[in-house]
Amino acid sequence: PTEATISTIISSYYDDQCEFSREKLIMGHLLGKGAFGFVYQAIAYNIIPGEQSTTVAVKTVRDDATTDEIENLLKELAVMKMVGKHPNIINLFGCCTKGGQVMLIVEYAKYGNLRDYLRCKRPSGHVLSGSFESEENDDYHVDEIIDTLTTLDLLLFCLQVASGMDYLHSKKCIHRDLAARNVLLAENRVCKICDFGLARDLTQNYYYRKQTDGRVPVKWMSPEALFDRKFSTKSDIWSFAILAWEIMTYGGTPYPSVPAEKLFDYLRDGSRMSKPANCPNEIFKIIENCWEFKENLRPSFQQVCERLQRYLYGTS
Ligand code: ACK
Repeated sequence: PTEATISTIISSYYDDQCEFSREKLIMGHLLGKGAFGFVYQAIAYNIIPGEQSTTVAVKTVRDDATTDEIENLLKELAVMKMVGKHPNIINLFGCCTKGGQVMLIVEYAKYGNLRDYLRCKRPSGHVLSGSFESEENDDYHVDEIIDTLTTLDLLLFCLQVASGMDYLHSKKCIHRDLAARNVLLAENRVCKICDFGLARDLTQNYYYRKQTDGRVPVKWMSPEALFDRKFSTKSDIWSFAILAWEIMTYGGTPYPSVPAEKLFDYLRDGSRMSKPANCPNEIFKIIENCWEFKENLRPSFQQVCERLQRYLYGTS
């Protein structure tokens, strides 16, 4: 892309309110590679009133990024601004669009993604439900397990994710890729949904592509998303059912014995994953309700929050 094209695109997204001075940002190490770019840890000076320095995460594109990739990052920025703030989503602090690479400055989640966290906090000897491949546990050694999580902790994770999703839906934002890998854990074990502003590659390729750990995103997709590419609040609720199942199994892999191409028939025939050993019956009923084949039978996130709160606190 020419400099001129890029600067035209950037200026169409420019917003002085949100711009942060590059000199007040000290870049740190690479946290990871996302689907479209890089995420770095950084220190930002005076980004929050009353706090001199703040650890942040910075999202940016590759040096040789295409115009589309730059525009996608700017669209993500626009969605994050539109959505606003909530404790259970990754919040935007600011951005750098002028005088260099486009950068999004967001909250830093010190414990990384929820799936990996759950796996290393899994109690030793935890009995996993039928659909879990045993060799997966090999990466974690007993001495790495410092403190384990209780069922109550797991239920609080489910409630926090449902609250964040209820908020996103109230702002007309559909996630399309809700999974434990897309929930980050910040200080005090606060769950924060990430990548909700990401422009999705809705071609079959992305969803059928195996990830490095062998997972295929189709396993989080509702039948209508899988078959008709129909994404809605109801397909997000379906993904939440799979995510809640991941949480209750301390990061288990959904349907390990079902090949991606067989999944639609498997679900249409009414087959679903079994109840995780430690999952209370009332909670599994909520999960089952969220993976109803018919979209209109699935609850809203508001209803899921109420049901979880009623179970946890006896009130909603
Ligand atoms: O799964 P991870 O350890 O957590 O690897 C990915 C990677 O960057 C690419 O997305 C990590 N990451 C993304 N956003 C943040 C953030 N706000 N705070 C901490 N880590 C992040 C993510």
